[in-house]
Amino acid sequence: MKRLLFIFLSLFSFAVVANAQDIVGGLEPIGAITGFSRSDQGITFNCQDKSEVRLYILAPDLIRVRASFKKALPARDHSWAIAKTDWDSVRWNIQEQPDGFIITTDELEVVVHRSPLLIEFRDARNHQTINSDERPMMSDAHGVKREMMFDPSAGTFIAATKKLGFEEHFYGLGEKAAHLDRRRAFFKNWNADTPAYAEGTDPIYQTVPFYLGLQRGAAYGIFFDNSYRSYFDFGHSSQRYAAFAAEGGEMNYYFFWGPSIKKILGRYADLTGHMPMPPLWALGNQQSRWSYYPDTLVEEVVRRYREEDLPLDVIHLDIDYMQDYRVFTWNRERFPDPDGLINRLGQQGVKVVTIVDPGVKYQPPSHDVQSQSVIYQHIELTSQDRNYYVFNGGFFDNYFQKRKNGQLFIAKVWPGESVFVDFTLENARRWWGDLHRAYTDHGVAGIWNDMNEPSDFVDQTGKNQMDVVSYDEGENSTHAKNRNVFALLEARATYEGLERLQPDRRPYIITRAGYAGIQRYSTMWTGDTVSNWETLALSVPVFQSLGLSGEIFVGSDVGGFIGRGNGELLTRAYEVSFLAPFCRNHKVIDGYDQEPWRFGKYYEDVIRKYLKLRYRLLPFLYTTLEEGHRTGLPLFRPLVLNYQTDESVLNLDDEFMVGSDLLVAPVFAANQTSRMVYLPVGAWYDYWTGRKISGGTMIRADAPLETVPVYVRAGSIIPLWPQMNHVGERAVDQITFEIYTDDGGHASTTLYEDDGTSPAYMRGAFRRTSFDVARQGSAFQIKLNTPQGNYQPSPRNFLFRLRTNLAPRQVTVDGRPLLMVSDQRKQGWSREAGVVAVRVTDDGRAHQILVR
Ligand code: NBV
Repeated sequence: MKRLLFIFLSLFSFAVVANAQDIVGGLEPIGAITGFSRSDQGITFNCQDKSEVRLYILAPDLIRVRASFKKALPARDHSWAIAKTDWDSVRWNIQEQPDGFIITTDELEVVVHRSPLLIEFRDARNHQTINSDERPMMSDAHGVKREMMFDPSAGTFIAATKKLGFEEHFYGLGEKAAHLDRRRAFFKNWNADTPAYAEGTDPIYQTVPFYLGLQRGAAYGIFFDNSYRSYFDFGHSSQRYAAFAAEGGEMNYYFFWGPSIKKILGRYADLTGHMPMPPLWALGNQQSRWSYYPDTLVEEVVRRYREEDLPLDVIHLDIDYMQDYRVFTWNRERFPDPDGLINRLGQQGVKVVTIVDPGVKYQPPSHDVQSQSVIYQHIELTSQDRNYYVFNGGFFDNYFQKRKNGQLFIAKVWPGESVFVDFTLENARRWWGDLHRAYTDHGVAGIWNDMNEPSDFVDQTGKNQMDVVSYDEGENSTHAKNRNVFALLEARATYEGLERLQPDRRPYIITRAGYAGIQRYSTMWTGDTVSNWETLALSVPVFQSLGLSGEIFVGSDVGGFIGRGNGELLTRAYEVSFLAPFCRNHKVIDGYDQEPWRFGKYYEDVIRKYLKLRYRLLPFLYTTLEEGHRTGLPLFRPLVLNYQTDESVLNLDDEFMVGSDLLVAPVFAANQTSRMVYLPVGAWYDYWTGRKISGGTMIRADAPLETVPVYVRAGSIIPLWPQMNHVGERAVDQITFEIYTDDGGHASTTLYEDDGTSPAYMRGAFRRTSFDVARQGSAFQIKLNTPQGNYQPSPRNFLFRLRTNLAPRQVTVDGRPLLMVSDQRKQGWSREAGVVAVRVTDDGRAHQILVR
């Protein structure tokens, strides 16, 4: 009997869980179409039940679908995520047919069935279906979803379903503690402070409701731009559909047609914003700790870095640099002279980033304060015990969030009782941005935004914030709508503030939470990870998925944040992060020390090797990052991005690529000395041995602790800088080009350069030079093409290193013979062990080198 009861109870609890995730059950379909009208914006369909559906034709491959249920679409149309609304007009037409409509662009056919109202996207070239509704869009007319909603009074549950392809794979959706391929998975979006998350923890910090579907090599994208708590079901509840739903707001999604993922990511970047270039030093190595203080400890860490000959560009100050966690202040006992400290660190090539939490200490002014406007110079250095200028400023100007009843919303965060800014207010954003003077005045180079889900120690689900009202462009909406965009708007305030304070410098911001579009303002890190092998393995799909969701500058605490690591784990973590955009070692306050030297020389030597390699690769990484800025393609890629028709890579997430040319297969377990690696079709070079390998197969790779398997795509050229321990340590007097020709003897690359710090690149102050190598019989031609852009780098040489067994008789530059020299450091050419090296001065002009 007991057993039966147990089985019954288990079945019941399973049913409850399954039911909780059935996000479309019980919803009412939108009514059938009764009429339509056409305008410049697109087509509006009117429905039997007074619902309205509007299709906006934004580009031949980009359609926006907007629907309101049982009412007309409101005139108000606003999203914090969208960067571009002024799309060029597109050629399209609509044909009315008995059972529906066909809207055609150069690339898409959108078929809208009248009854039931179903939308189908087809490829205009072959009329094949790319994606179609499984049932009409739905809303919760009967309130069946009330129980599962955060705040039923804030909106009506809405949903859309798409037919699930038998071979369909799903990617993207931002930061999820999950594998790369989202097929069969279910997710919730609700920015959440989730320390020690593990695979399956959902949601975590960020919300990016954008995903890609890929089937038989063809990809489409869907961006469900709705900031309410949302749900995505990729065939978890049913094998018939993939669904997305939200607890309010509009059915509002953008449909992107590829078929290439790269094209979709480009469009997504156009729509939600391109990542601006961060300063070049942000690609340098970074070190953090909760918390380095006092100032002498900060200097000690940097001194040690230099003594150990380890590269370092940035050190972070966590919450203890402040006066009792009051943001925009300095603790003068721990940091008596911030300017002096930052100056001295600067002389060693190290920049300082300070953490800024959104919680402002709730500190009602003592009675002698008349007005907030007395902000005297360097107030941030004086004691705020009696009057806290930040609280006063925000309070008097009404910038802090309030509850519906008009009372200040008081959360509990690091400073104890704290208030949050209503970042939807433009003036509040401006004020917050300007407050960063408290850092930039002293030389702080970047800002780290933590706790911005926003985390509240009273309750992490947001319940305590439920009735908090934000201005929201006049909508005066509540937390249900604004939680997920809070961090986006904080980052925006910070970015715009830094731009105003230092117009000649690129802002550098790191955030924990975010919403779609966050890449316009901030880079990100993946929050409070655990120091273990599972989390290290998880970091690869997490970075890759962020990259497939518009977020390019990503990374996680190297070595893991929580728990006790060890030398092996730390070293393996560097073997992943040395090629991630954000490479920062960071540790929790009571954690075991884990700077690179903490586990002894053996591990430190290996870590040094990888950090040094990262610095040599900076021109390659920076060029790849700029490609990301321009095209939306991530630096840290899943193989499926580069090889989307290769079935072997559809769910491969224990390897990654950097741009198009490097493939890395890290190790995620203790005591491992080799691993299997999949190499896509084509030829590859083992980076360490130079051995050429044919791809399209699995190989067993040696992977002792000191060697992470790295492969170079045949056909590529990897640019390298001279070795340095921080950006700018020495002049770049030579750029080395390692040439890896393919079977046809070809290789090519592009090198992007600019001043690395200012926004001048946006006005053409960059140099983009492309290089092509081709075999011509037994000779090789190396072509330096005319550079684009007007940036003038300092004088340097180019050293081309061509892997060939050829023993050339002569090398000419534009027909003139070049001197043969005995070593590569001299102008001319030389030959050694399978490599012909040619060294020429870069004069910024096109040249042809012939090696024959
Ligand atoms: O500011 C302290 C920490 C910080 O070190 C960490 O990186 C953040 O993710 N912060 C979280 C707040 C405390 C978490 C327990």
